[in-house]
Amino acid sequence: MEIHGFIFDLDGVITDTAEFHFLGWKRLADEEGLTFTRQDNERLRGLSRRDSLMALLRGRAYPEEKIQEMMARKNRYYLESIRSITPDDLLPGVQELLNEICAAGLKSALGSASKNAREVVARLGIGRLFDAISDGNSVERYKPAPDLFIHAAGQLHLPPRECIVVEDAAAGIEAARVGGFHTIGLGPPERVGAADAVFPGLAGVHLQDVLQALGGNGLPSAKRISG
Ligand code: B16
Ligand code: MG
Repeated sequence: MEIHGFIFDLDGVITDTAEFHFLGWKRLADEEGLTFTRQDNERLRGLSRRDSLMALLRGRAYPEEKIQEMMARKNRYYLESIRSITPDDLLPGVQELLNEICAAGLKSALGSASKNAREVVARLGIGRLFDAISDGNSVERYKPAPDLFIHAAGQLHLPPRECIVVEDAAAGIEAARVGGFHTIGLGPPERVGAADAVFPGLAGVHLQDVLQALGGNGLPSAKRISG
């Protein structure tokens, strides 16, 4: 196994913006007289803004103009919430793992379906730790299509087989697998069990743990291939 890069999902991996997405969709649903629960929100994990709205509308037909207006309204609510994000909102273990990847001479990219990913990364103060950012503005087909991760790997100048994708959503794991990437799933096996290896989260997870979980030889090998 030759690994030269990592591609990280944002929401649910680097920080937990799922609650802000939930509050935005919930406010919109209430205004429109639609039912929307936290459980419904779980099913939107990793899906694009439009796919999320379509799930929330449950097959009801709306004119395109109204769809655009609802997406813009939800995004206004979301943008209001993410103003409160600070470096304290990094999920446990993220900073440490990114530092280890950097120190080992491996590359890192962000692969997020969110069109607001750059703003969130800037507020978290971790922009300098990524060699590339691919987000909801980078591709036309979203997860579970592999396009976003392929775009990120392209920016790193690496083939998918040399990259590990770290994801918290079933749609993201599927996208990475279809694209030919190694996959680390974060969360319950019912959700991310299709990944090559699963961790509850990144707290206490070191680069060596990730490489070993994927059947590699651990950190010394990573250093050798990267040098
Ligand atoms: P936006 P990820 C995804 O981020 C979220 O998980 C998903 O809930 C959201 O709908 C999607 O981004 C689009 O976000 O409305 O900001 O463009 O998990 O791919 O980092
Ligand atoms: Mg996610």
